[in-house]
Amino acid sequence: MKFIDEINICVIAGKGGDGCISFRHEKYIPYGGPNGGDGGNGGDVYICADKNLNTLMHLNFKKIFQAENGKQGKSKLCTGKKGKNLLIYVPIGTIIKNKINKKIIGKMITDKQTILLAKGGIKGWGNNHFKSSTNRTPYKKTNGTLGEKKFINLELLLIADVGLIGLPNVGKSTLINIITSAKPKIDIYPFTTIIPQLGVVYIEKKTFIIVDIPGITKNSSKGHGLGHKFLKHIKYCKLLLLIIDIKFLNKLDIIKDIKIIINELNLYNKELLKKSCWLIFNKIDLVENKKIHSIINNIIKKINWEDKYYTISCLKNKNIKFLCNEIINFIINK
Ligand SMILES: Nc1nc2c(ncn2[C@@H]2O[C@H](COP(=O)(O)OP(=O)(O)OP(=O)(O)O)[C@@H](O)[C@H]2O)c(=O)[nH]1
Ligand SMILES: [Mg+2]
Repeated sequence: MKFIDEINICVIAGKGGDGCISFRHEKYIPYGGPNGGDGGNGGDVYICADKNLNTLMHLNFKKIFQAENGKQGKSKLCTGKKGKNLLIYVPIGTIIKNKINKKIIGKMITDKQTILLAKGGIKGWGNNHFKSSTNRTPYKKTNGTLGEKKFINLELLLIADVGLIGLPNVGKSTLINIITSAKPKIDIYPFTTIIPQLGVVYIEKKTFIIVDIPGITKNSSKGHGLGHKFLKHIKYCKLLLLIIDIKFLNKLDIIKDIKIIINELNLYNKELLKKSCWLIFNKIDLVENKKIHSIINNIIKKINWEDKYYTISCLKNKNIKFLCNEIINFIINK
């Protein structure tokens, strides 16, 4: 599936319907007064948040979104029908900007939140409006005005409580697979995951949302691998889990990997590491080593790690429940 998280569209509200020029023609009243009705207002364009969406892909095939025009007024004082409003649905987390002046129009925070993007044109008046004591046969009406037209930039930032970050192949997708119903592909080759994956963890009526970010590598900032582009999706996360492969407990290799991740996060945005950030050492099933905890402790001291850290095995489901409970407690108290 293609993951579209930024898109430009043009929205055009409906034109107001024109007023009508008409006169009453009734039996015995050959020259009746004016009875031209007003037009209908043009339809508005709104944008609306839908919790069931998590990409902007459905908007990618169409560039112009146009609401219906108001109908023209008719004789016998019939008002034209109002143009139908158009609703554009986007995921929660979408930021809406005016493409021309770059100003933020709004942010989609809650389900069904609705924002007006373009106001429909105003209806024109029928000639009935223009009758007066001096002009009983007005041949005058007004036309409906054009609807607003705007160029809009939509950018999606996924909203998750927890972000999974790590080098390729460390087990990020395996973790999200076992704790949520999301089923991203898992494989032994790097960059198996190429788009962010959202999942929901349920534990005893408590929930949190977690996002699996495609692997980052040394020099992601320079465009290596999949680059940095998906890191924007951890902007709203309350907690980052840095997943580390324990690499058969090779201390130097582990420290090198941790430094790569931290460096890449810093190069992307220094603010990210001000968030709570836990080190998660995965694949402990691969080592039969009683010294595992002392070695990890040693690493933690060496790199001056101040936040929490855990050891897990996604494959053998070891310490996973404990980790999820820790996350839930953290999120609830945040
Ligand atoms: N032995 C062992 N293997 C694991 C563990 N967790 C994951 N793996 C294996 O590691 C490989 C990579 O797992 P993924 O979950 O695809 O890794 P990823 O971090 O999502 O990788 P990318 O999507 O490429 O960034 C797979 O072969 C998994 O079966 C673990 O706890 N122990
Ligand atoms: Mg993956």
